[in-house]
Amino acid sequence: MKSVCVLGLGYIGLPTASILASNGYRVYGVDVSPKIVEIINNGDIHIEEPGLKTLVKAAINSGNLKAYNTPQEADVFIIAVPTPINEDKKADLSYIEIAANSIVDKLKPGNLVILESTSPPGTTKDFLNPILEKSKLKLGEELFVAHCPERVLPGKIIKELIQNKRIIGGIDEKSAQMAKEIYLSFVEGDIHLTDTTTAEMVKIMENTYRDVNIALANELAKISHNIGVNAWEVAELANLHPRVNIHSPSPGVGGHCISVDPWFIVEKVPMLARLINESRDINDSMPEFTYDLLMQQIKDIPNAKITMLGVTYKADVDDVRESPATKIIEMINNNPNLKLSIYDPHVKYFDYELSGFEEAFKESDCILLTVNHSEFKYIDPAQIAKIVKNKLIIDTRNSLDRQKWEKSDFKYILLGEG
Ligand code: SAJ
Repeated sequence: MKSVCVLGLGYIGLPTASILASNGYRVYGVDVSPKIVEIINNGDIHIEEPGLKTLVKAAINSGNLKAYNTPQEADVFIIAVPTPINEDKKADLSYIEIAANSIVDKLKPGNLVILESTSPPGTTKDFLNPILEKSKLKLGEELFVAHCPERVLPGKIIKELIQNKRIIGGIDEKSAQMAKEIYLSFVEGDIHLTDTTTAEMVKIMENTYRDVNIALANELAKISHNIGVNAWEVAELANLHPRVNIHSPSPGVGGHCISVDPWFIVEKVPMLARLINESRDINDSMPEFTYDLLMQQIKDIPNAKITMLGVTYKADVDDVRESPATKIIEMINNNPNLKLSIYDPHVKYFDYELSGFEEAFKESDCILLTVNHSEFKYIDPAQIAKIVKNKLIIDTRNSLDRQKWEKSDFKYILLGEG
């Protein structure tokens, strides 16, 4: 297998296409956006990810990677398109459907199709395979299919693409072995083989495990407000136990993974996935819990101006998908007695107006930190104290130096501290 067609040049598809090209494969990157195709063919990138630009540039300059708007014939097809959820929390498999249909007439005997997109259990077997069978090729004899989910951490994608262990689910042993050959070209971590549905469940359970644990931390935060303790201190001391790992409370769970994948299980078995469903609801209640905490703090300030620090779904990324901050912004904007300025050094394009640094703090009545971007640790409270109207800051990530802010006469409020 010498050539690979990667469908979807986003957070996963683009690094994967580039690494495969750097390892000698002829790689045809495919994306539906002409703009993205143009950016990549110019050796540039459309997403913020450390080291990715260098990797893409090298891959393009090597001549092994070229981006297209339509699929190209190849030995291997990797589908790495989004699998979001709809408003009703049901899986949206339309991107997989479009990508799979777009390669049906390109498939030849001996080809391998790998679905990397995180998918509800049974997607490869019951949704993808029927589409691929329209090629008239016999699955398992002429056409081979595998599911190989990724588990990279945005912000560390390239390192984790290479070092993380990989799970490969094949429709049969040959499909799994063929997929393993592809990943062995760049994966240093162990590669474990299984069937497609198990591989789908493995990926979803990794993120569901995290979401349930974050929900436990957020429930602890709510309880701590009620009984008058500091949830962060409780977690820190409890985590001294060798087998306890209480996660961090937050203003909500964002991103296109942790806040999405558990819903795939709830959709499949709603009567059984009760803890999973409840955990999602607890995490999705945190933006409102944070808004209520804010309103409590400014209840005596008419027409308060709020300064929001950070709108991305987590620290040091530019991704605002499913960000809890967006939900808090909507609540603030729906309150006619509030004004809002937003500052996030990582975000260039956003649905709401972004302010400059000084402008964001000027005349502020309350600073609400919703994302623990590294830069925010270096904000000088003494300088800020001169331009705000009211010295009040709410830290939802336990990320600021409380003493430093209190020394400049700020009232410091911590999400999770009663
Ligand atoms: N969060 C908390 N408390 C915590 C940890 C995270 O509230 O203790 C929040 C974050 O603020 C963020 C959300 O959860 O809003 C998700 O953050 P994350 O640190 O889980 O990062 P992701 O979503 O970028 O990456 C996760 C990772 N999954 C696991 O750690 C099990 C990554 O390995 C996956 O590859 C990725 O999802 C994915 O693409 O599926």
